[in-house]
Amino acid sequence: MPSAVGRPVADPEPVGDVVVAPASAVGAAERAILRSTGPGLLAEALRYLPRLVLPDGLRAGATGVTAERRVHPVQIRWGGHRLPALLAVFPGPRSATGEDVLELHHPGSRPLGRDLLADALAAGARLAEPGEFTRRAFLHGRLDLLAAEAVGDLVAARSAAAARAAARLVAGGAAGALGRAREALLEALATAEAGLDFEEGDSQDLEPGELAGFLAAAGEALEELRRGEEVRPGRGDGAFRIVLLGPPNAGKSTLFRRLTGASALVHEAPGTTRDHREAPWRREAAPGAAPWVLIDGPGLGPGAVDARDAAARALFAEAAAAADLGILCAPADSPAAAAAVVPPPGLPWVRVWTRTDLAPSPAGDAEVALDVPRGVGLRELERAVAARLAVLAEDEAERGAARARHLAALQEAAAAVARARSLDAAGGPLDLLAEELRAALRALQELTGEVHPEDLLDRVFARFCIGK
Ligand SMILES: Nc1nc2c(ncn2[C@@H]2O[C@H](COP(=O)(O)OP(=O)(O)OP(=O)(O)O)[C@@H](O)[C@H]2O)c(=O)[nH]1
Ligand SMILES: [Mg+2]
Repeated sequence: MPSAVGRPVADPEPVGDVVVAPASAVGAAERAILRSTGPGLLAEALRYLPRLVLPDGLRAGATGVTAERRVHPVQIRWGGHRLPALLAVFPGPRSATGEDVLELHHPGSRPLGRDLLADALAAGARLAEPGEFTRRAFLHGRLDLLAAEAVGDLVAARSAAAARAAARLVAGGAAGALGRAREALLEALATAEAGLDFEEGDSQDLEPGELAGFLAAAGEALEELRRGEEVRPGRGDGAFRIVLLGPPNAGKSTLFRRLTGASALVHEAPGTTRDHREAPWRREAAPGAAPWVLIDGPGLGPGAVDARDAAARALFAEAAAAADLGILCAPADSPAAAAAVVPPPGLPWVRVWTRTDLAPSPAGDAEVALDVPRGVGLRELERAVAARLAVLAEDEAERGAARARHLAALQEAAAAVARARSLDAAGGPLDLLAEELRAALRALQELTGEVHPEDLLDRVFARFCIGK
């Protein structure tokens, strides 16, 4: 078999050291995760996690833990206390990264997380680069590049549909069709090369159409892969969807009316809005820019809506989760109500103070102070939203680039298969036919990252968050 279609030579990148990173999102949470990976990590576990108190039977040697794939209850010595935690042990090579992996699931406290991380760094671990865990998984053959990219998509996905599409690829959803395409091409190549080996005299010429079955199977599998790329959802109509979030009576509907010109009930009684409505945000024409759709809905937080409105609230939650950005409206005259509102997980948001004519906006991290009746702060709000959306659009462009890479490789493979089919049908020269088959196989290897231009991996993994 020519080397062009075999497994690639081992990647020259060094993947030797121990890296560590918080694997849970920044912010308040009940639990947080510190994740580390590296060859030989289990034998040195206590050097990197010196605060751990291990149960009987988990300790191995002076600094290590036993190499059994399990989750153990442990304790963390911190501030004169012993805190309960869980230590998940994944010995390499049967781990996510292909190396030893440890996950410490600890109480979600930022100071504690900082100290645990600082211990590991002081012991010589390195803070993981964005995507480094996934990159190691790829380099150790635990994931192909399609699946590795999809890990990034899955983490970034904010709509259920986008998450499902990414999850299919993470689970190796493209692997079936890829395997069939590759198998058919290798069979065809093997047959063609058997003919080539008999160069003199008794050359075994192929009959016209002898490879037709293999080539048709390869073509079908490639078509299936191409369709899979097409159904991965992007932002359907190109509009950005922006949802107003906040406690009842925060002035959301007042802001909605002002920004869209659409009608909405406004009343001093909390709980006025019960359904949700949307309308385009009327802003200064920005030529070529994607339209913005604003969504108003019921107030959130404790006691916001009674049980009758549960259905409306569920619908709104769905709309909010599918939005691109939230505007969290915090009434300056009752900041405690705003603090109780938690935006949907994963939704980026901008916080604004509303009703600032009634009370000065409390010092805090809100970007904009609004007094809607007097038109104060509306420009600033639009600017803040535009800035956040620009970052999102950049993100999306990168995902678009990944799709373009996949489609280009698939098209190259399909074109080579089409040329091979016409050569086969005409009983054309075997060496040319074999060359086309190799070209198709090479294109597939580019797709899965088995052969890759140097900078491709940097580009793919750079957009990950740290800890993935
Ligand atoms: N003084 C003042 N009152 C405001 C301002 N914004 C809204 N209000 C008033 O606050 C009350 C509630 O406003 P809405 O816009 O209905 O509030 P909402 O957030 O949509 O409330 P729900 O639909 O109940 O969740 C109304 O009486 C508004 O007139 C403001 O900037 N200043
Ligand atoms: Mg309202």
